[in-house]
Amino acid sequence: MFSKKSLPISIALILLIALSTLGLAYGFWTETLQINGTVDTGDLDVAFVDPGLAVTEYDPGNVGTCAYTISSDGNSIEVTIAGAYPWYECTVPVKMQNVGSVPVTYSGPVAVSAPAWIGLSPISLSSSPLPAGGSVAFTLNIFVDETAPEGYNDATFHLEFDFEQVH
Ligand SMILES: [Ca+2]
Repeated sequence: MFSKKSLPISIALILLIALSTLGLAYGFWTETLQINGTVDTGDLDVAFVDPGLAVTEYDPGNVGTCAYTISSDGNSIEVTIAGAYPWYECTVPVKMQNVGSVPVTYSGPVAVSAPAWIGLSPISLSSSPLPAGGSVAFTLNIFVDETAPEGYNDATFHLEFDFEQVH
């Protein structure tokens, strides 16, 4: 049975259980605080843009032609050289711009391929961060050396540059 000391507590407990079974309860006020958020992401987008400079040639025979076009998405440049011969040289102005919203670092050219008789130089790019809207310009020198074969069609060369977000 209940001891004398615990008797009032036991009665209170029994009353509480009885009240709650009758559907009565002690009410108390509550409030909840919330944090909500939205996140929009930017974009990493770099592109070749018009450098505002003309192609120059070393063309003593005055028979070579050199031109380039930038693709509509700005992701590639197509250089077309015709009528080249040993010592012919074309210099293409290049401008790469960060047209996205995320600062990038760049490196390159990371991949270069060309026949042995086509020289590509000089290209020196620093790897300092390129902020949104920032650009880097250089000239690509395409040189045809004395081992060039005669009557060759569609010799191709290729260069790649890598960009990655600042992190
Ligand atoms: Ca792009």
